[in-house]
Amino acid sequence: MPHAPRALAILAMLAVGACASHSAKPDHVPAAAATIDWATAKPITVKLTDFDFTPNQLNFQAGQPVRLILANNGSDLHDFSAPGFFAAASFRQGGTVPAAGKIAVAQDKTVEIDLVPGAGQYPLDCTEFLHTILGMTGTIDVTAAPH
Ligand SMILES: [Cu+2]
Repeated sequence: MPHAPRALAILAMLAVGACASHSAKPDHVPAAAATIDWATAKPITVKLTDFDFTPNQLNFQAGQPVRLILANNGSDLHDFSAPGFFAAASFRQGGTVPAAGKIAVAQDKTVEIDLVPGAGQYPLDCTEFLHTILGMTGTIDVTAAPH
């Protein structure tokens, strides 16, 4: 196969060229995020009340898309504060993204967040004044993806 080395060299040049033009795109999206099938996102509803998260133990699998549905059934503003959990997650483009590691939910409102969690164990709480002391805390457990 006398032509093989030359063919490989051309292929290599093409690959480099494709890479360069790809990364130059201003709207570049990482391949992993672009290929997430959000239709498969598992819906999980968490109720925020005075002063509990229900459930207050959340279990996810890393890499598995989740639709987190936060429903405030309490009598005042509550938030779902989990900075470590959100920092390790990737979010759906154009969807809700937490600011400062938390999502505030007004009374009688529901907020949905589509995300892919990263492995780890994370504390959850509500940062409204005294709510944590009153018991508004929880834990988020994200197990590593099976191999
Ligand atoms: Cu609260």
